[in-house]
Amino acid sequence: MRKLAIAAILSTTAIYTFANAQTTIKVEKITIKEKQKKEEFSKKEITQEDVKITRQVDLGEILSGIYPEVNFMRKAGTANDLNVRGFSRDNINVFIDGSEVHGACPNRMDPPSFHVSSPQIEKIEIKEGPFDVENPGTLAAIVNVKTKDPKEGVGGETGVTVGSFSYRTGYFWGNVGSKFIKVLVGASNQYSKPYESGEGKKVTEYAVYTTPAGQTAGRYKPQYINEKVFNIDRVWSKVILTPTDKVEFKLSYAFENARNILYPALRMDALYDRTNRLNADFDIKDLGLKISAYQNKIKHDMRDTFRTTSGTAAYSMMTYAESSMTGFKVVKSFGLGWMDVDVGADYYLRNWKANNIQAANTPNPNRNPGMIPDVDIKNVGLFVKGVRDIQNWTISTGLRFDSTKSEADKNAISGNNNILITKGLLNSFSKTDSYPSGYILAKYKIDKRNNLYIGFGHSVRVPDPIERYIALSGQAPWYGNPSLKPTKNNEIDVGAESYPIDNLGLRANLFYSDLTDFIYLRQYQGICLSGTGNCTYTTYQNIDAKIYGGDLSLFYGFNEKLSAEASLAYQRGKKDSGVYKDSDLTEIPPLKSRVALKYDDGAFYGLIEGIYQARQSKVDSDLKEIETSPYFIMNLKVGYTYANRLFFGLGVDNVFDRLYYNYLSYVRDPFRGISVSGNPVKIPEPGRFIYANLSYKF
Ligand SMILES: [Cu+2]
Repeated sequence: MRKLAIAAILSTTAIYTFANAQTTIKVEKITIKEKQKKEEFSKKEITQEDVKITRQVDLGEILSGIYPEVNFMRKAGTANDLNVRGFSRDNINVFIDGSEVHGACPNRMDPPSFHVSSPQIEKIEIKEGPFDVENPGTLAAIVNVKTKDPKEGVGGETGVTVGSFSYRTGYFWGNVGSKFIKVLVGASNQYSKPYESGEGKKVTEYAVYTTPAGQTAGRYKPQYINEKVFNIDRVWSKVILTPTDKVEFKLSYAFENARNILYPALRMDALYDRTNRLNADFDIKDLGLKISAYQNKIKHDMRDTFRTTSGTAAYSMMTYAESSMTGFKVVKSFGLGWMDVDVGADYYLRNWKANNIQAANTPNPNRNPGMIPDVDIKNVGLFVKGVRDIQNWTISTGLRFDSTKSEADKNAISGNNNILITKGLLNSFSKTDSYPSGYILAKYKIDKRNNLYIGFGHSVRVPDPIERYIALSGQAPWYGNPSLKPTKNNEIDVGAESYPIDNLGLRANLFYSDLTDFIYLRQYQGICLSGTGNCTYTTYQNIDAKIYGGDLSLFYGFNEKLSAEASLAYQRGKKDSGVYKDSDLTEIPPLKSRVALKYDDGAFYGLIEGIYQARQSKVDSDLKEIETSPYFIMNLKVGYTYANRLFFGLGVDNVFDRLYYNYLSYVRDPFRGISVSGNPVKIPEPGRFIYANLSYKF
């Protein structure tokens, strides 16, 4: 586990070096020399060991605890939505085993990273910037979660984590394998009661909303205030067939059933969220050929059953949504002698549909079939990328071309929702976009201890089905903008890595992203669709904007066992066009920094870390975003590994039981709860959280 101490600041190559060495930390070895060829830039990796000594609630929390430029938006006790360098939603790609996954919920109750859990994960790769042509639509970053492969022999692991507020997770996975066939199966359950904030209130108690019945009439019913806030079962399996040394066939399947997930920030909760994921990969090594196919489907049912708004009925509002992805990719790798080249083609079909009903318990329900009107996005892409070493330089470049057809089913929009069509707000249901993208990166190795890189990338992402076609009538109409153009990002990144002395490492990155046709929320007042009264409308617009910032990390090894880490990230977002009073972009995380002191002798492990997030005063007041206060929290972790098999870990997060809030996201969600003050409801982070991990490898 020693390599972990330095994982935060090392390049891919360096991590591999250490993983293979498995001896002691010798910081002078952390230089980029071999394997430079295939190296990708700005790529950070964390390994399973990193993930293990956390409370393992959620991938968003885990990653944001390690990298200051990674943040998340909170709506519930789990299922937090990732934000990388100020980019979120479809502006970043979150993949599982190279396959694209999109949540079904229109409120992003189930963001992509929700659909995988810690015991499944082998490693996570974060690649920041628009330097990915192998996948469609990587506008600003890609997070790829790789799950464990079965290995030869018999092995496995079982573990439990027990934590505050009745948090429990238990898992098992095992594999058997010969040279020819290897099989892995695993299962886990994870549940929790509502956590308490630093002021000792349960997270469910913050759900106090304005409703037509009164200013604070929307709440959890008393019997649900201390009910389970999530309960998630997962099973997964993977088979690898290796008929010859040169051929590998991999098939994996995972199923996830999340029940009764409570979202105090929203007006509804998920009764269930069920995911099926299937991946197939065929690797013919001597031909340099990789073929992969995947399919995943998510079914999501959310209602206000647990809230006072449902009264004595089963619910007053409900949305049922389904999302599916089918994808195919073929990549051929070859050497031209002077350059390593990959060429490939990929295809995906993304489907998303949702139906909604409001005021279901009244004589005149507002039925909105086709809230997401059965939208198909079909994409075909071709790409080529190459890497070449020229003396001290490594040049990497890629080019991609995509054609995307987005199509909604006009006939799916019916009932009250039809008025959005008759009033001309939704006036087109099909659009095709074709666009190139690409990048060039150059890394210069000054000497063994120092290197620099600079990169330029142009990337594009198409509007998602909601941004173009969401259809929701009622008192707060929310509709898509079918004429939205794809967002284009022209970005420059520069960075440096230095090991000035044997036990000191530094890494810095700066980025400047110039965004054309950035997809942004638009809200305005107008006469209601019914013709009487005033309504607030929400839709989307293209604006020009920029997001820029950087991160800095530092590692110092006092000796082979004791080390210190410090890191910091900051980003700003500014509007460049459109009608606005406030030029700040919404949903941009403020400055965040982390300092940690770590001890690791292979058996004993200890970590003390402090995380500071500055005040977020750069908010978009046009969208009624309000400021978030700064906070400082401290976390402690200790662990003991016995005979490389038995692991015991103990952690305390937020040691001083502070009441604090993550930076806030407000109006993104159609069903956000609105408080008495007229601002969306705020959900604080957990107070002091004590947990213990116990696991056994066999
Ligand atoms: Cu939902």
